[in-house]
Amino acid sequence: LEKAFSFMIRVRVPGGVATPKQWLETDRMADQFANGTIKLTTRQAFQLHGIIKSNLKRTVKEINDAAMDTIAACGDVNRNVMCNPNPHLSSIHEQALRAAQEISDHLTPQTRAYHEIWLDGEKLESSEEEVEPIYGKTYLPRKFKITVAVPPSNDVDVYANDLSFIAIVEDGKLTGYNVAVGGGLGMTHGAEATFPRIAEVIGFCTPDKVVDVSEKVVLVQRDYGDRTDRKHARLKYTIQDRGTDWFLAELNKYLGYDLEPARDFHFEDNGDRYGWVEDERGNFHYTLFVQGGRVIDTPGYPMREGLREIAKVHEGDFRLTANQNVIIANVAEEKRPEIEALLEKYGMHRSHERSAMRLASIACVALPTCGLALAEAERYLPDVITDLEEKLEELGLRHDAITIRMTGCPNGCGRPFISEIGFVGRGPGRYNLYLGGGFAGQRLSKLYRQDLDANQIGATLGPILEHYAKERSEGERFGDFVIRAGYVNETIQGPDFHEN
Ligand code: SRM
Ligand code: SF4
Repeated sequence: LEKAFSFMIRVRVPGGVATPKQWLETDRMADQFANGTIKLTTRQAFQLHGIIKSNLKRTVKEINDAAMDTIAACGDVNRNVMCNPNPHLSSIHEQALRAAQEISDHLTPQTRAYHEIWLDGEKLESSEEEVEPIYGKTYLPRKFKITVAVPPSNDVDVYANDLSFIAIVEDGKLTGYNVAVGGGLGMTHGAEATFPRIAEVIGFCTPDKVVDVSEKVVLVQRDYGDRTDRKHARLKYTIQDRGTDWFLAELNKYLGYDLEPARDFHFEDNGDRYGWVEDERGNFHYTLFVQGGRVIDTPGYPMREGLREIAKVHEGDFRLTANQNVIIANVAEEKRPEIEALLEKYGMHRSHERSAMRLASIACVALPTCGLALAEAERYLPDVITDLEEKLEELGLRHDAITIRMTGCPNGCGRPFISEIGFVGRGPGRYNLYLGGGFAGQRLSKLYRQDLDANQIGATLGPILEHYAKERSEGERFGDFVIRAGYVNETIQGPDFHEN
């Protein structure tokens, strides 16, 4: 008998946009091949867990038949290009999404090598001979991540990515994009040479240059990234070691022209806007909170069934957000009552009537499926928040968004190092607590307490929340307050992340 190993499949939907048909197909495959749940990831993709080996090839084939793919969802190439699903700014968003798709198309590997490597765990003979036009024979030193964002929403967390384009809107028109490089979050406990790093804005380009700039940034990293040490191979280390000025000069050389000086922009937050919004064309969009991104039916809350029923009648699309939520998007006015009735039937119309902290939470997959997890995250963060909610209620903070994220290890898949409160697994039931990240994801946090267990979490955070409720100044964010009040020092950039 073959051993029943189970696998995870990541399904790529560029820009996080899926048709109702693709939703229904994913939902069907979740039952037929996986564990009956769909995971919405922090990079706007679907994951199916618990696929047994004998079903793997068939699942990948059916994903391809549904016009979605698994290529470049893993491997040392460009990953899913994220784009903010900001529907109420639709004409600008549309252009940004198009840019994301063009970048994605341009940087998607031509060979099926990664697809096959991932499938069978070994490289296909043919891939050795095929030379990728951009990646060459050797691909990139490490994975590469790109986003396109439309301020004031930083919901795709541009600062955590290798490369980002930040839309600049002047007089109501998209004039171009600021270019930010060198972000990334993964690190290793106890290894100070590894650190999370915030992307830096290095210039501006017009919309017609976006694909060229992304290609050349990738090429600089292909040629200069460290291929000797995988823990030092991301673009963030290339830039940290050689300097931002060096990188910009090199990029300009590759481009054959200079990036223009960066323009002004402002991010307000990195969260999602829940409930209904109307866009400038009169279409409606409903953002549904999905705890930990897990679309699952539970006894009191059959959310997966509800979304399936919506997908059967929905004529717009589904947009996965980088905060692991889903937007039922592009609902025409006459269709809205039907969707609303289904949301109500399945209890989803109240999904956002939760504490602002819960709505601003992210948890990575972690146990039981992630082989790198040291502790729980998705299955545990909801309980941590439930415990804190009592305190938040008592302090009058229930409606104050405080970003809180948990990961089962320091790879940072739930982007915990740029949230105001971050828990990072150290071992079974034990977490490092990081504080002081920026509310818009613009600043790294700092280690506050090490190895907290379940009983210590509330006891540690409770008094700080109380202090915040009493002494915050007007509009002051929790992440800013903990720095001003001296709980942690501000982290300016990656290398001082480990300094206390
Ligand atoms: Fe991740 C590896 C899950 C977003 C940094 N990540 C993994 C693996 C594949 C574990 C593995 O290598 O065996 C996890 C699969 C767990 C499972 O059972 O499903 C995993 N990562 C995830 C997801 C599903 C978390 C989630 O709950 O949503 C996210 C899928 C994104 C997607 O759709 O493509 C996910 N991973 C991220 C992010 C956040 C982001 O990209 O915005 C990061 C931090 C940003 C960054 O890359 O710096 C991230 N994942 C990592 C790393 C550390 C990379 C590094 O440079 O150090 C690893 C480990 C590795 O690559 O060696 C990793
Ligand atoms: Fe797994 Fe660690 Fe990523 Fe969580 S952060 S999904 S535990 S690799």
